Amino acid sequence: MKTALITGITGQDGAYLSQFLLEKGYEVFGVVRRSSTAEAHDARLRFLGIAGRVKLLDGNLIDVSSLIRCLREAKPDEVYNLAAQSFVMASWQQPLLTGQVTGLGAANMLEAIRLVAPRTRFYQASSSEMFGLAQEPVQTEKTPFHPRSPYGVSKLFAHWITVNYRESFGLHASSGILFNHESPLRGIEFVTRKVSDGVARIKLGLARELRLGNIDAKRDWGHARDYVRAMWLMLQQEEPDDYVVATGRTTTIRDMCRAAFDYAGLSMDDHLVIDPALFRPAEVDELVGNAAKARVRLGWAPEAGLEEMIREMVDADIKRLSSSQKQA
Ligand code: NDP
Ligand code: GDR
Repeated sequence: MKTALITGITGQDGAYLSQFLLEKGYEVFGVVRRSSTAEAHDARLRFLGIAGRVKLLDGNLIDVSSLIRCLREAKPDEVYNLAAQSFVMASWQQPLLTGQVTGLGAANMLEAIRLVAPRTRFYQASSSEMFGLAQEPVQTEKTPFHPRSPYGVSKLFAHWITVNYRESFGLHASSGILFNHESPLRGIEFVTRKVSDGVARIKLGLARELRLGNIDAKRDWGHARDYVRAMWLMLQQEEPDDYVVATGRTTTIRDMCRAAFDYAGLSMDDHLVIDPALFRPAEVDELVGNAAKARVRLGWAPEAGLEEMIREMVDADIKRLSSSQKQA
């Protein structure tokens, strides 16, 4: 039986990855940072029905000694570094924290692995936000980076330190350059989930409007369940490497939002309000990835389409809000 250690296990990807690895027979450990509201911590793991099957260890990505302790306790074959301050908009309000967690945090984990468990395989959660002001119309592993936010800049550091530890110390360290991926477990501040939650509230008569910022931006959206499979596949390869993971299709926020309203039988134009306060200091206008390398080398391809995923998210939010209404 293999053992995995996941940082960010309480987040969207951490939950789906845990489920995927448990199904493969792994023993799964997760690093969890202390919080005064610990009871809310495993909500996503509970949603997937796996909360009792993962072992949670106290730790924090900015405390390297805690990472060393977690590595010694779990003795993992594979480490998935998913922890981050992952909300792009918040990275302008907390740029230094974002740098410490999202950027230096990866270096902390790599250094911990180098010191105590150098044979452990390592996955870094890199991001299409590193392309930012995209230098090519379709982005691949070879496209130059131009990040547009403190988040993107921090992810770029984490990406290059992963490459550097691979080249310097021979670590089995791989980096997945993942484009946006969503699900009913997506954080409520991200635009797809904000839309599915907003549409569900309007449908149930709990709200009248949905406020968004720049709806002309375009994203390449996939489903988190498909994307965690790519993470695992990267660590099963003999040689570590970097891979773009994307669907190859890009859609405006406007069209994604309209699909959600249409599905709920509502008119977007009656409810959508554009709020200038939600525009970003620097925008990533358009992203679309080419995942040919992942397809050829990993045998990976996405299964879920955008419309199907949006429907799943709207349904889940209607169900969640209806049952909390009944309880109230
Ligand atoms: P989430 O925001 O849902 O999860 C982030 C996780 O990081 C949470 O478990 C959070 O814990 C944890 N975390 C934050 N700070 C610390 C810290 N100091 N120490 C330990 N843990 C911490 O992100 P996603 O699941 O969506 O994404 C996973 C990773 O992939 C992130 O690194 C993200 O930047 C990256 N990524 C995501 C993409 C996407 O579209 N989802 C695309 C490309 C990259 P807590 O519950 O305590 O807040
Ligand atoms: P992103 O995701 O920044 O791409 O980062 P997000 O869903 O936050 O924004 C996508 C686009 O939607 C526009 N937008 C809004 N966004 C939010 N959150 N709220 C709004 O009200 C709103 N209105 C318009 C944004 O301007 C943007 O253009 C996500 C995160 O998961 C990162 O961690 C990850 O690395 C990247 O995806 C790939």
